[in-house]
Amino acid sequence: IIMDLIQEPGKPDFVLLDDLTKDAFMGNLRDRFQKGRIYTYIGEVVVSVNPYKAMNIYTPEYVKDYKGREFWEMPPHIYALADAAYKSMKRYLKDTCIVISGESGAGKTEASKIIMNYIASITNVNSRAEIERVTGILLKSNVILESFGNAKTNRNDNSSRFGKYMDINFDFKGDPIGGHINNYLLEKSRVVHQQNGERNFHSFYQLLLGATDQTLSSLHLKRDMSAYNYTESLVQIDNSSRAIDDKRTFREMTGAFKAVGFTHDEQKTLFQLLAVILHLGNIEFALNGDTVSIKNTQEVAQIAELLGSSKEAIEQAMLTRVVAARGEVISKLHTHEDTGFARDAFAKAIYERAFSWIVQRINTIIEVKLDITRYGKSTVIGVLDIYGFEIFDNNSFEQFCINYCNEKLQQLFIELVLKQEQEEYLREGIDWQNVDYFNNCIICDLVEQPHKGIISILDEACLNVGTVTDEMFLEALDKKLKGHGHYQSRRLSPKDKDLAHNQDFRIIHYAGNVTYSVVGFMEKNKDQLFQDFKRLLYKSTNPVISDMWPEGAQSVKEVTKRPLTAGTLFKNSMIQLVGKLSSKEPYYVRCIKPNEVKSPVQFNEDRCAHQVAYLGLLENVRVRRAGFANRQPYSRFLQRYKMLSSYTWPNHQCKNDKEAVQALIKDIRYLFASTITLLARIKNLNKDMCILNIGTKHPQMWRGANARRRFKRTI
Ligand code: AOV
Ligand code: MG
Repeated sequence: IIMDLIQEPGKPDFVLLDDLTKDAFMGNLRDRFQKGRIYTYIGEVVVSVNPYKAMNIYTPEYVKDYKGREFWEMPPHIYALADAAYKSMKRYLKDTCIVISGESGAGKTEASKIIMNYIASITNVNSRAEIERVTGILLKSNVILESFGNAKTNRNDNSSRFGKYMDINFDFKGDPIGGHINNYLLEKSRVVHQQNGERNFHSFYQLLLGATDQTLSSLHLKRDMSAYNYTESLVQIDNSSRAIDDKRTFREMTGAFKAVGFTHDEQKTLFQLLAVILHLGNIEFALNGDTVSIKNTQEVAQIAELLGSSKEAIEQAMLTRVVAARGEVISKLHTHEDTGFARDAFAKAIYERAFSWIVQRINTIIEVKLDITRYGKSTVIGVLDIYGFEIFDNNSFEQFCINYCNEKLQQLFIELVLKQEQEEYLREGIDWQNVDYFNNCIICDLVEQPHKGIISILDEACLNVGTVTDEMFLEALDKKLKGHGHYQSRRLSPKDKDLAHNQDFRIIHYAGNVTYSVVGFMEKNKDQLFQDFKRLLYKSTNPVISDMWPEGAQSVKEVTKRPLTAGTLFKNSMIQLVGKLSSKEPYYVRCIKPNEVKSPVQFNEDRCAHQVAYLGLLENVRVRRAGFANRQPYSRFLQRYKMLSSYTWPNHQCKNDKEAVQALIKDIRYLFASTITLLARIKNLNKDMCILNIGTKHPQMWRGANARRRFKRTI
């Protein structure tokens, strides 16, 4: 191990750089990437560069090497971070979370899987049946969610089109006993439309390519993706992409369904719903005079069979809607335009609901049983893997939400790593040279502020869909956001060539400028599905489908309340997520995408420098370097070290924990290398709630193996 550490190329921790300049930072990152070292630390933050090739560093030997070790003992690895989160949870019974960020294709989902696998391996040492069951389900559920929630985009062949936050619960011994998954806004518009070069969700192709002939014929499907409007755009399938092997992943998906505990009927129903969606996509409407009819009646019959409904009921729901007007219930015919819209909304809703149902189903299987927690506190490690920041040629409501989500996570990082850290030094009266950074709080406000934020303005426009056009919505944005430094539109800056369209606005995001087209914003935000479809699905003879649509039980007259919009729901869920994360001890993985062409050798200097800049990594190093390496509250320090001194073991007689720590350290000062620094710190601290700082302020002392040794001795 020592040889490994000595032979590490470059600096394993950016804090150890001799001169902290942008060039030195980039040089170290490049050097290490080119020598196959994809992980580098900034203290306890792991910077990870996507290797775009299989790495032989996730073997059981590596797991063994990192298990129970401290960061500085081993060359940088994401296992060290997973282990630190686990140790902190186990030792101090603290809830921890691992926040993985980076742009689309930077390696977040892979990192989350590596972390989960590591936690599963280190906890399942004795192959105990219950632990094996829980970790097995946690790992396998990933496979199902990836099939249904990931898709090939122009940025990533296996791009997450939903956000995922998974809590793993542990008992007091540190064994996993269950978990819970929260899913965030699935990009459901993909079900009915994909940009050039992109695909629908993996699940459709996996079913069409992987299912047996018998299954396909029972679903009335052909093994031909170009036969279906919703999947045909893939025509030029990218054979070079190793990531997409639909046949193999179909087998994995069905295996996972079984392993997690889905019944045969449940799995069958999910495939039936996929088939329904594919058939729906092929439904066409004919206009004869004023009346609209469905052209392909055979498909309607097949949909009816698969949905456990009747042909007549399907036809009726697709062509009419029932409304309550002045106490009376009347049936209204759709216009030709409405029918296409209703069909697509139906397909999207079926998919989205099926996806959420899968998540709920997994949750009921892995939820912690009460009798397990009764004997002690259950602690949690949360792993967050969301969709990364993305810029496409055409950016719509989905990108707006995804990029807003990334702003929120960056804000969390800034708050906890850059802002609060610095404020704490100042609070404690420690000499501190302020480190400047860009605070993206202003962009979060631009999106989420009540009344003035984009989501509020959008909601207001949605109150009057039909009378408010896309252009009017944009006008409202311009009026309210004029002068905001992070908002631009053509009307406000007519000379800007990039804002060629009247329907575009631009947000200057922390990670780059994104031009959004307002077309479809209101419709997607309102997210309307005619009640008739909900009732239809609720009445299905298939109990699994009926179970997915409980609100279909409401009668026409009952349904009056205006539901919250998609934007507001997403905003609320993001605020809740950030709250949840900030209540835990956070660990960060910052992923970097080395190039745009998925090459394992190319290190695109400009792209990487851009990411390093917007992730605030240099500022992170500055704060880390000027600060103290390790801090613990007095109580925790005592809990861990009180047995070293007779003054504190088994109990101390001091006035408070702070004095007990002082007594303890005085007594065992021979154990500490930097006792003088340490005592000085304690003297400085006069408040009740103080933090004990161990370490040194001088960067010189941080250099090389010497620093590591010092630090180890200090601890
Ligand atoms: P993302 O999650 O950050 O993008 P992924 O984790 O899906 O990105 O990574 C994209 C691809 O990069 C993967 O499919 C792998 O081929 C490769 N890759 C990433 N990390 C590793 C690794 N550690 N070892 C080997 N290959 C890797 V997105 O979900 O689009 O925001 O929305
Ligand atoms: Mg992902």
